[in-house]
Amino acid sequence: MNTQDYINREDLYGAHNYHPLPVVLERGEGPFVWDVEGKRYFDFLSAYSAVNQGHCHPKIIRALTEQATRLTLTSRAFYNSVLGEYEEYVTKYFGYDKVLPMNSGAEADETALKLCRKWAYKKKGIKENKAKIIACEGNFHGRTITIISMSTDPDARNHYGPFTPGFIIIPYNDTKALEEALKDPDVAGFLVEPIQGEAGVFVPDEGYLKKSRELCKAHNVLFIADEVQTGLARTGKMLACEHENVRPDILILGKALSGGVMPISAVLADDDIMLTILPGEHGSTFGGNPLAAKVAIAALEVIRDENLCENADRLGKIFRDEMKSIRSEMIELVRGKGLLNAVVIKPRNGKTAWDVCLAMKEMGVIAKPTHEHIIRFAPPLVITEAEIREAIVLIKEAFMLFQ
Ligand code: IF1
Repeated sequence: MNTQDYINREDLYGAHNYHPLPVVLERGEGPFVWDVEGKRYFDFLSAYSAVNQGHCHPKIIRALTEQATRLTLTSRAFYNSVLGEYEEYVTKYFGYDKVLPMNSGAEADETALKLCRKWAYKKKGIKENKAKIIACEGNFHGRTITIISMSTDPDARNHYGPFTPGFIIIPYNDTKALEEALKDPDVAGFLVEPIQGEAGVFVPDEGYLKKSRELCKAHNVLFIADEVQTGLARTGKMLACEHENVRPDILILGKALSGGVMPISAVLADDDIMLTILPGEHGSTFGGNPLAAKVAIAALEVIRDENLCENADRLGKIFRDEMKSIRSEMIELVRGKGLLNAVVIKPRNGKTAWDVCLAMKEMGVIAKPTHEHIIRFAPPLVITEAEIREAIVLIKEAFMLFQ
């Protein structure tokens, strides 16, 4: 079977809810992936930042395979011997009293919303069914009905209504709008991405997170950070909120919490908030399974042991400087933090971000356009300086094809 055969088969039997780049991958190692024809690529998507630790990291795969031969799933109807070890590890790692383990990022976001509402009724004293949560225009928190109820993206919402009520949508990066919205006494929480990923790696003004956090505190409203994409060293700090010394009341993690091995997500909060949910009031069959527990510990250890924050910070600066130095009519703007970056493309002679991505693929670098005119560049954080410089040469060559 060649590349086209694989593509045709997916097309025939799989739902058409994605439009992938025409490359069929079969193997990965560190920052590299190989396609079914044997061609090697630099992976500049990292599965949307789930593979921060690099593909098939040996330490994570060892944790996975060792635990897989012992015990994989018990459900939470029984205790298992490693969940507690993980809960202690992850809460101490991030400095929270408690963790609630889930699987996908969307589930963790849903959990955070439920937790916020619970807190609103049991602690803040908002009248039953009146709690509101503020979210931002351009947000991306996942694909469930409640989460898309907060979305302002027509592709995410159209023909999926009716939607879940209880949300107030304000512009992102606008503390005045937040201050205004917070005047409503029924507001329980403010859910925000420290950098908006899906919106095209939109970095807010410096001070936005800090000011927002202070406003929430002043109004007894929970500051809820969705660090599913920005967390775990991606932006050059363990959490993107750390860039402004902000500690969220509720912290949402996913993606790289497993190093890309399986879906593992988590919600962290202190007792005052987390213990408002009682036994039987929330859960998941797979959440907190022993396999995930061992994998997540290994994934977090790798981030620390291999100094991925420092690497992302240092190589991110090099990457943005190099992108800005490209003299191409098609590059409108370069932005990002750490190794979460985007290049805004100005279409030229009918050529778009998609065409640039196809050209980069030919050169040996794979990345994906978002919103038609933006290319996200987010390699695994284990990439070395020599490797990223090699990739930059290939990216430049791709842009030169459009001169
Ligand atoms: C898809 C984007 C990235 C997320 C934040 C929660 C979730 C995500 C901040 C949900 C997921 C994804 C999912 C992926 C595309 C993708 C994405 F382009 F849409 F914005 F990463 F850049 N919070 N992000 O970014 O996590 O339930 O998927 O585990 O195809 O939907 P999930």
